[in-house]
Amino acid sequence: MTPELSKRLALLQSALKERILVLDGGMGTLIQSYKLAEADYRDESLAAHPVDLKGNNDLLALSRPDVLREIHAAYLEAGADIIETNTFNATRLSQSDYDLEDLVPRINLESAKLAREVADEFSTDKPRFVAGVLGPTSRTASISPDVNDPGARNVDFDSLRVNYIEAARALIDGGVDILMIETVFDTLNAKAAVFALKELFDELGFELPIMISGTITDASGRTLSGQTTEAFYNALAHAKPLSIGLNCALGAEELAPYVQEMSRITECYVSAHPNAGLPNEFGEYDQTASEMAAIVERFAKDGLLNIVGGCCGTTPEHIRAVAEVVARYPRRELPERPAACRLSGLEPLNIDAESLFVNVGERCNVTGSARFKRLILEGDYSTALEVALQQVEDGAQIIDINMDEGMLDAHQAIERFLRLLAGEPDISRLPLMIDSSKWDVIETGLKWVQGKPVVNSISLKEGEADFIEKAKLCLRYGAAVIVMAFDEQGQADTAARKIEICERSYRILVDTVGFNPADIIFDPNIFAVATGIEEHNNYAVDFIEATAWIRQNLPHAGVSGGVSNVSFSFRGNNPVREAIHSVFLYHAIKAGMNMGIVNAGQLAIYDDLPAELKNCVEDVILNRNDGATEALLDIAEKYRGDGSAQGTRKEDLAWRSEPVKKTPRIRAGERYFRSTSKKIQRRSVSNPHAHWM
Ligand code: THG
Repeated sequence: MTPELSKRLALLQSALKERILVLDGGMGTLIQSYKLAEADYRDESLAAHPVDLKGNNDLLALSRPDVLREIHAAYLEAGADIIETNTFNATRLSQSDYDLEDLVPRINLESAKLAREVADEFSTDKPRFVAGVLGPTSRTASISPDVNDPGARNVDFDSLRVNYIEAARALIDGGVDILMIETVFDTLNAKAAVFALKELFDELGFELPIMISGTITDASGRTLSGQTTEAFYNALAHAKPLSIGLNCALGAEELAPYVQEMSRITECYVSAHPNAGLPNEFGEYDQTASEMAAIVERFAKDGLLNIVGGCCGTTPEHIRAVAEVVARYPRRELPERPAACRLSGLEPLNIDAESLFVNVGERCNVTGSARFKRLILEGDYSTALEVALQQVEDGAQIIDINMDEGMLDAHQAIERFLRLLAGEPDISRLPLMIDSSKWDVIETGLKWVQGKPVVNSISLKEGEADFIEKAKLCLRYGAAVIVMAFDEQGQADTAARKIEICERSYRILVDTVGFNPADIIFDPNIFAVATGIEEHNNYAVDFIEATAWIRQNLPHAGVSGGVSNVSFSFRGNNPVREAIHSVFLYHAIKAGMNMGIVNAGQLAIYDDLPAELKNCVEDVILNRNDGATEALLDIAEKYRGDGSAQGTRKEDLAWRSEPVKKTPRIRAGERYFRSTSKKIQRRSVSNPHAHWM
């Protein structure tokens, strides 16, 4: 980084601490007023270009830099602190419409250079900054362009990433201070842009601040790709942006509730650059400068703003009026929010110290469900999606997806499934857990998730360097992680080993990688008990002990596990398995387990278990006596089957033949236990995670 740049960035930071900064206004509107002709879009090198270029505004940096200079100057004159480069479409994907892909670096470079020059000329009274614009491109990575095929896509994460690296590199070469990912209508595109920037910063050896601005397309208050404001924020917070906000599509009036929401939930600066109202029947914007300024004044008065400007239809007049009103109000103070694992699908899922136990649905797993495996192998993805939907209806709050199966191309399967799932809002409102023992399959999965998912899993199995590398990638993709208690020596079975590995993993993630501790979820290994092998008898106790230690000693980290593993020795006897799960969870949740991969439709309630069964299972789970396994085996047959003993459950697939949807046994967020819930609601006061239920 040059000394001038680092000085400007320091000025930017101090300006943001002092006041509301003003961004420029619409570029397109002003360009239109010049009534340019085809020839204006062609410099010498393009004189013979066979495609019409009129309207390819980004080209003006090469053919009519004088026009862009005038516009930048007009906005700076009006009081803008930050001007945006004219590079909204300066990516290969967008320029391919004109056969001008190869001009992308030049357009970005020239556009940045000229914005820099004009900004510097105006930096006499106050510092002026340049934001290099990275537009959304004309493609969407999480929306199908084909009404007949919801799994179709016309772009993928890696193409977007490569596009954005190329554009950003040239913008930085041209002297921008900030990179601005704007008018985001598909969060997956923006995640690719964030990934690209982090990769580029790594290569360059310095970082520039990132501004992110999403766009809400209609009165539903969602992005085009369906996310709420908070889901959008959760999915992009890993960028550690300088600011996040909203622009375009709506006028200030309509944008107000979402700016307010953004202001409430984000710990970084908040920006807004709305259109000049809603377009009239001719697609023109009528809102006057003073009308717009009056609405923006309310934002400022309410303390919602750190950066404000204009988008379509706004002119230097609008920006002047906006600058005048916001100068009278203090900037928004940055709120402090409690530590939480903030996930999202189309909607947010925040897991904090107050959260109830989080159910992760286990059934979309080719090794964990014979039915799901058959559906995927047969290519019946639409029925496979019903497996996901059923879990949502049964109360799952996250869906685990695993395609690890020898007869499958796991990459293809997870890609297809995730793309189709994205088109099912009843499912995709939930965050996803990408489950694979193969890292490259996890990576394939991460490239098709627009929300903030959980990676399942990483561990120290292959050593520290490998662990760090994968953790860094999780950060870059914006995922929380399940960390298995597994190291170079193997999988931890005793409490001491589980604790040792989890503590070591935590220190590396937090101290070396810079991971948010709330985004770490430990899995201290749930192994099968009652197997007949004596060494297995203490497995549940070891898990529970390690869980308690983790929650008390590794601040903000969560604990999860594959609950159905614990009852493997009773496969085929579902009522007994469910009783085992219920007792296991009762004790593990008390110790601080706050998430579990479970069969969401089959969670028995602890208090409803028949006393005899509960007692025997409790002996097994807590390893209370040497004959516990034998005793449970003796009574197990009695509880198998048709429901003669209470606590039995319908067969797994019974829902499919039921005419009316049954109310799921445990709903998302419902208390897991009845009578004892008060008693165990609070643990020691010193532990910030004491309220796990
Ligand atoms: N930790 C983490 N991830 C995990 C596990 C874990 N992912 C996979 C697994 N373990 C958790 N998921 C399941 C899913 C299903 C079953 C067990 C664990 C299961 N299935 C029935 C069986 O095998 O008997 C299948 C029944 C059927 O075919 O319908 O028990 O520990 N981080």
